[in-house]
Amino acid sequence: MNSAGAVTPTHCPYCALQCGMGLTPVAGGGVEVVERADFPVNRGALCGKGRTAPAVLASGVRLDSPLVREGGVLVPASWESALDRIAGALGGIRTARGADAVGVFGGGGLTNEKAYALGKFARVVLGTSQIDYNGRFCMSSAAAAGTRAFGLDRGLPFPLEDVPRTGCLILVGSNLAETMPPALRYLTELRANGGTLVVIDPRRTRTAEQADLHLAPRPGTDLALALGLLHLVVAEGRTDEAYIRERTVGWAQARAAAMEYWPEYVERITGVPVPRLREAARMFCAPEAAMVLTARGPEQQSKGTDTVGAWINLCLATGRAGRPLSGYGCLTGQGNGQGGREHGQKADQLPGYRKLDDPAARRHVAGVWGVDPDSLPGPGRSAYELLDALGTDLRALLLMGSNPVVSAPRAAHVEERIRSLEFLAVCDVVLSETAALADVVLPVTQWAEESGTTTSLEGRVLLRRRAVAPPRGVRSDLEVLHGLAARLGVGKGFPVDPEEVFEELRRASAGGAADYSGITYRRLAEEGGVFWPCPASEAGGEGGEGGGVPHPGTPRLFLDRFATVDGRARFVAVSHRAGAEEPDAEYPVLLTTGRVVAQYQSGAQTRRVPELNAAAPGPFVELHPRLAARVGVAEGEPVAVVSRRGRAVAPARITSAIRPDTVFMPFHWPGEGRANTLTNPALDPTSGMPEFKACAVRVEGA
Ligand SMILES: Nc1nc2c(c(=O)[nH]1)N[C@H]1C(S)=C(S)[C@@H](COP(=O)(O)OP(=O)(O)OC[C@H]3O[C@@H](n4cnc5c(=O)[nH]c(N)nc54)[C@H](O)[C@@H]3O)O[C@H]1N2
Ligand SMILES: Nc1nc2c(c(=O)[nH]1)N[C@H]1C(S)=C(S)[C@@H](COP(=O)(O)OP(=O)(O)OC[C@H]3O[C@@H](n4cnc5c(=O)[nH]c(N)nc54)[C@H](O)[C@@H]3O)O[C@H]1N2
Ligand code: SF4
Ligand SMILES: [Mo]
Repeated sequence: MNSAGAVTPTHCPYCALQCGMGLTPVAGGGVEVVERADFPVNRGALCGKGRTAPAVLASGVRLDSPLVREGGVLVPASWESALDRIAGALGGIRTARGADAVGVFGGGGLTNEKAYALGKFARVVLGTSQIDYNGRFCMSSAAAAGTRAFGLDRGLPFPLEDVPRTGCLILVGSNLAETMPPALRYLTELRANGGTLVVIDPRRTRTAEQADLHLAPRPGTDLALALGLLHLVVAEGRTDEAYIRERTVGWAQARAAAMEYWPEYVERITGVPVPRLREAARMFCAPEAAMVLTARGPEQQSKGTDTVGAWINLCLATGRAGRPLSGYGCLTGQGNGQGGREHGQKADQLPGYRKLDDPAARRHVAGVWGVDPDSLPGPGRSAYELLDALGTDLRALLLMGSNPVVSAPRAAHVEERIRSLEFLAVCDVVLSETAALADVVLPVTQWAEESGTTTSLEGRVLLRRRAVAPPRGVRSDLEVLHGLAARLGVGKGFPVDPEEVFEELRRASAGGAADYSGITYRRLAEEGGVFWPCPASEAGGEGGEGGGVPHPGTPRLFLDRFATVDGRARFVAVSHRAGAEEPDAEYPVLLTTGRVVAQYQSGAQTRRVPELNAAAPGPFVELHPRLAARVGVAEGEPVAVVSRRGRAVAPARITSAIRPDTVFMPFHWPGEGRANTLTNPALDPTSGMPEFKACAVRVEGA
């Protein structure tokens, strides 16, 4: 910790850009955010959320005592009694109904140490297979497609600093200008350097306004769009045959599948005019190097994995992957969205991005944990399936780092499932809508009050440092797991010091795809960040003290070979399919959902910050003037959006920046304007991703 006036260098608590920031103590307690120009990704720039993050540290806003439900209401309790109650309930239900009656739900905002400890807690202490996390709702489709094609999923296989130096960037369903504002500079610099920007979004967003070319497809049709571009690339002879021969397999089948997507056919599916398709294909092929980056637009679909696969096919066919300044990448979303998917809180996974059903992986990790490999449970359910099972065979849930009452698809149903649980325990920093339903709520420390590592969307492992002491009455998530493990009979293996957990994570990840074994807190502090994979030197240790030369980390992947057995990337033959719910006479409009700049996710944190609420006070329904006229609604008037799952009401925001056949709602608010009351939990068969980005609705006056 710092003496008064000193600046603690750290990173933002919110999104995956993990902007560098400094924290200084202020008189009377607390901290304030100062710019920190030395971190290259944001060079001091922060969005409003990052700047105001200390507001959530204030007492009155955050929780400062455990709460337990007595006679139907949550009342303050001691830590000992709260932990006893959780351990008693989880242990009791496990004894009565078996380990799989107890579930665990984590979050991509948790540090690597927390995500690791939570996964270990589920498998070793509870012995349950029933663990998953909110990252399933985030980048799971891109992760599945990346693994399928490249043998490895790291969101960006290159640093963001490469973006301005490529020749053309196709940005698919990312509203970077609102979701990662400091990264907008990479797009401005790209264009200043003579590169071109194509943005694909059903809305003309602030990001799309930066583009040389904006394509506005119907929501849920990106797969056809990508196939159409691949068709044009083939038809115009722009494929890279030598690259295809040397670095890929499966082209013949993928090519044959794409050849069915004639431009006119693609126009009919997507609504994007043929000349615009041609322009996009030419822009992409003209320069030496080009990139495709996707975000939640094309990914949060019941065909998200195949959709991303189709964009990867386009990159492979043109020789734009695993080459300098070229490639496919996914813009991961949450603060630790990348690390959170690597260290074992996912249903099918062990630390180091290992597979839970791989015998060698089980042996290695069980060895580090000091348990019998056969004692580790198998893979469990994906996030929505897990939430949907609450109150049936799953009787109790421990939740850390998510607010599904607001953020899960078909949220009214999920809320009802949560209410039907025998027992719910929630660890949070605030009384979120989900925490308010719990039997026990534990108040935990926040980013400025604890140390830990995150892995940014670039795959850069970063150290967040403690800058201020937490209030009395608050404990860290690691202390919670330590206390529960001890009460459930596991007295060792759950240290409360984050660095100690990281040391174990290093060993558990060694030899895995996401190998952190060469990374230490000391290196992170000195170097400001290290890209994985970063194996330990042969002498062991990070290198330095073990004798060998430390591994420098891996900013750029795949330049020599892909991470597949034979080193070649895999084309996957994919075809377009309709959304799980297409518009019909009763529900003639498509609803898509997403974000606004001033609120974060379920809003649990940012809705408690006055400055952010002033900028984005509540939900709205964005619709085209033609649709507004048909419905008979004027700007600012309440409008009802009705789907097969329910009805939501919010003020109309009328703009010609959206397609007339589509309405948009941000999902940051609970209550009558909750967008997720409407959304469809149709899941991608490979990734388990729900269809947040397209469902059929009816729009009417409220
Ligand atoms: N302000 C703010 N920033 C955030 C977050 C936040 O909640 N608030 N969350 C963080 C997290 S976890 C994430 S995952 C990222 C998400 O970052 P983004 O992916 O940029 O965010 P979204 O707004 O969900 O979706 C992006 C765009 O997809 C478009 N879209 C909708 N349907 C379709 C479609 O069918 N096809 C295409 N091509 N586009 C479509 C929407 O119109 C929207 O403009 O943001 C991170 N940053
Ligand atoms: N309709 C629609 N729904 C969506 C999306 C969409 O685009 N459209 N996007 C989806 C996406 S991409 C995502 S990532 C999810 C996110 O949605 P959620 O999973 O609900 O994410 P958050 O709102 O960030 O919730 C995090 C919770 O954990 C708490 N918290 C923060 N840090 C910590 C910590 O260190 N420890 C503990 N114990 N708690 C902490 C916060 O206060 C908050 O209550 O929403 C998904 N839902
Ligand atoms: S862009 Fe993301 S990481 Fe940067 S300040 Fe804003 S929320 Fe924080
Ligand atoms: Mo996300």
